[in-house]
Amino acid sequence: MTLAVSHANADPELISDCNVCPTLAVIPAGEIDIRLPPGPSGRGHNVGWYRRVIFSQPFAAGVHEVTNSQWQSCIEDEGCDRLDADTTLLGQHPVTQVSWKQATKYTKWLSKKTGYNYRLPSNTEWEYAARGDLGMNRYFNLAPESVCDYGNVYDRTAESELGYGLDTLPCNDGQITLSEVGQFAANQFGLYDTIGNAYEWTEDCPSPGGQGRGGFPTTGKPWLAGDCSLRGYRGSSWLSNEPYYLTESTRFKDLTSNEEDLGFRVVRDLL
Ligand SMILES: [Ca+2]
Repeated sequence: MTLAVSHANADPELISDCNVCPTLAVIPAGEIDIRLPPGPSGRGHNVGWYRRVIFSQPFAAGVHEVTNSQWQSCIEDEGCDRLDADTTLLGQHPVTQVSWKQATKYTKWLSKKTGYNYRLPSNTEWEYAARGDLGMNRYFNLAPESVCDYGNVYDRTAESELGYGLDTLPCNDGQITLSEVGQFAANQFGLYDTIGNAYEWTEDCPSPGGQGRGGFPTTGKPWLAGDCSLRGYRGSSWLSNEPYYLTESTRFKDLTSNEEDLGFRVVRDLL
């Protein structure tokens, strides 16, 4: 099944805790079905067991991925590391080349600054907030031709300019490489760029059992047992094309990785 572009929430409840803090949208309590993660040997992107996850409390999530400008504020306040990328440039681009360790330092800085509990989302929180009212499969069940309405992916624009010879999503998003945040349609909860532009770190460690054996709690909490030198990442990037197969390595990375198309979005508890 594919879905047409849905309408964004016209009036999300927004929160801003300081003038350099990321703007947050309130994600209401609710429940969704989420597929169990693939094991090391992988599986097709649209098959496999799934589980109902219940979010009994609302929480808040960044409307955008954290930007270079926001990261730079954290550096200047001595809360964050300088990165390999120069975050004084391209202020409205998502911060990338940032490791999981560095990203969690940013959330701790925000928590200290505001008095609220900022953190990375669990895998299930990420998927619930990012999916909105769309579907379970990769690119949230959107028809391949519609993915460019929601985000910056490896599209016809990128292939015509870069010529990497990758499979190309059959649409035009107008962006060749990483772009500024918020250039595409928001989802039901008012979040932007949950498809494309940069992947996003999450809190979870990989479940030792892999596919079919647990994988994540049904409460919205992160899975924090097993090899926690690996951490989750979700979403897609400006280099993403049509998926065929997901493996554990496409869902978890070493927590020191700092890749050019991997950033993050914060969440915070409301209570
Ligand atoms: Ca693109």
